[in-house]
Amino acid sequence: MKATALAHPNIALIKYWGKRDKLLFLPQNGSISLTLDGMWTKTTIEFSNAHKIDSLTINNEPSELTDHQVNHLDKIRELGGTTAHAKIASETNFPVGAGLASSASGLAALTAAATKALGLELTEKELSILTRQGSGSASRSICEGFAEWHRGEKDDGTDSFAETIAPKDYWPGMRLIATIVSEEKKKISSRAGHEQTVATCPYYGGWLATIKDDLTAMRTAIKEKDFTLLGETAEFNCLKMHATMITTKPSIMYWEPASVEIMHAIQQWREEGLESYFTIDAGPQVKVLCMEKDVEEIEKKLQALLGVKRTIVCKPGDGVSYSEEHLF
Ligand code: 2P0
Repeated sequence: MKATALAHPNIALIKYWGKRDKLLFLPQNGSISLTLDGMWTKTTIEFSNAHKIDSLTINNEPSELTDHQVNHLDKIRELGGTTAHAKIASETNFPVGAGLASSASGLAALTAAATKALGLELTEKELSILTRQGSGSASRSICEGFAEWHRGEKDDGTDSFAETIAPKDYWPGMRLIATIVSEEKKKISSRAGHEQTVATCPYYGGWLATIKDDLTAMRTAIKEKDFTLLGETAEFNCLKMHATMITTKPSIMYWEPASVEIMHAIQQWREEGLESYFTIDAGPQVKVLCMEKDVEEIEKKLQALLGVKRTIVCKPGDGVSYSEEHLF
């Protein structure tokens, strides 16, 4: 009853922001992402009647399981026909809770390991649907390369899942440089941010009205390997999402001064002919999209900026995978 799974974070090129059903984690809009190989979460889980409680360690430090995580485990236990408690150990090579999609790789690895430990044989679609109920963006980390999470129409969520639309080797020159400007946990969780935005942002309808065109443009950019279209569409979509976050009551501002410094720099470098684009999630870190040929120059320039603590270069990555090398 023990299994280990590995998953990577994903960066949304077209963002998921806002739920239409917060119990089933059904999104207001579809999204498209790139799974990243440079960062990972590895999780081992063991269900056993010998465990008196559910327990979790992250990077060897004891961590409280949230009520939501326990509910998610209960759902998986029910599917697997057990009531046994779980011992969970998780390792990650990047800051947790700082806007680097740690919940995506974390919940994807946890759901995959838990279902495997209980002998459940799920298709990728079924695993994505189950993972979605742990964390929305995690549904996309099941998939490799470029993934699309379909909004779906049904109230029961059976048509709201992510699937790979282009595998990781499809566009090998694509790179993402994650710049770390702060390792602190963010002040407002994405979960609270989703809810506050839908409830109070006067521009939220405008966000939703432009999603269909953004999804179409992004699918075209990927199909035609058109980096300029991909970058322009991703950067504008990110700015639209942050515009809705900033204009909630109270305002949610995930950017730090260093985030803004990097955004300005990237737009300036672009004017000078060095092509890259930024995208930012629910946190201060800026993710820079560029092509392999420009990585060295852009990384050097980023590292020279005062607010950049460190950079992580990522390629398109694998979907969820399993390992026999358990953490305990
Ligand atoms: C995304 N983000 O598409 C967007 C962009 C952050 C900004 O999905 O409540 O951690 O677990 O579904 O998935 C972050 O929200 O929220 C997120 P839940 P999640 O990646």
